Amino acid sequence: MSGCGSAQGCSSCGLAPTPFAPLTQLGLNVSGYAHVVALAGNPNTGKSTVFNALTGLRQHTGNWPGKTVTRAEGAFIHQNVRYKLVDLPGTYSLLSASTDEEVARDFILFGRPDCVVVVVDATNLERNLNLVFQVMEITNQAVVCVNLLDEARRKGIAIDLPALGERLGVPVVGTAARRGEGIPELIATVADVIAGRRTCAPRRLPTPDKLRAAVDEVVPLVHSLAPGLPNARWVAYRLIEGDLRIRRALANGELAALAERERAAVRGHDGRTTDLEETLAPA
Ligand SMILES: Nc1nc2c(ncn2[C@@H]2O[C@H](COP(=O)(O)OP(=O)(O)O)[C@@H](O)[C@H]2O)c(=O)[nH]1
Ligand SMILES: [Mg+2]
Repeated sequence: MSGCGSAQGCSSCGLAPTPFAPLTQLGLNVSGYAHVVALAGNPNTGKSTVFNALTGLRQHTGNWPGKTVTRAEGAFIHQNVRYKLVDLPGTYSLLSASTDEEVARDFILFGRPDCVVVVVDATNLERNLNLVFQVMEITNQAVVCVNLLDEARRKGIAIDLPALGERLGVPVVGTAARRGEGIPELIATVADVIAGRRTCAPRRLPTPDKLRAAVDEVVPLVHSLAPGLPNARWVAYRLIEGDLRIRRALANGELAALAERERAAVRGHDGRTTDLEETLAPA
């Protein structure tokens, strides 16, 4: 299925109207994409609504938990560049044990998308920032989408988006996705981050020297058990924290297999040309 990009919607391609130029919704046609963008966020922040606005698909949206049990994929073209968009299950954290959270965590950690958009609820910013910080621990390539701005306005909540971006060190874009507001700015920002026209310098908590030394010691052990595992430092932190699931998964080879699976999934059947091979090489 390939979208025609019609602003009125199209009976032959079956996709929803393209709400704005210069986006072409491609629906399920993810072939030949150049970049992978992931949508992460707490449940009910509007991830699937953003996904639908960009791809023209009709992922289920609604006010009930567990609806995106696996990741959904779609595609779009922006300024002649093809993007694959992955709608991840809602997650409050990347550390806990639920299946939804594992799907999101594994994809961000090991699938290594070119950009992670963290969709947050403008009416509940503080709670949502927990996940933003966790994602920014894993990747520099993050954009924060402050969604539900219309709801926030209705409740008299004003958010200083530039100041938030300044504090976080990554671009922040405000949206009211259900009505398409801010979506052109969001995708332009994602494109800029991926192309290196905007650089991200995520704010991270300083690591105490002792902890850094311990992590430096553990990283080679992680690499010896799971050669080529991306984000070995993140795994080392979890081991030092005493995360038993991670420890087991590393010992029994599950983690290595997982990274391989995610890498294959990101490359897809269409053989995206990437430099992932290089970035997966052991440090
Ligand atoms: N008022 C308003 N509602 C929204 C907006 N974005 C999403 N919603 C609604 O919020 C609910 C959850 O959205 P959904 O996309 O399913 O969230 P997800 O769980 O993060 O995928 C749905 O009822 C959407 O229609 C928005 O910008 N404004
Ligand atoms: Mg959803």
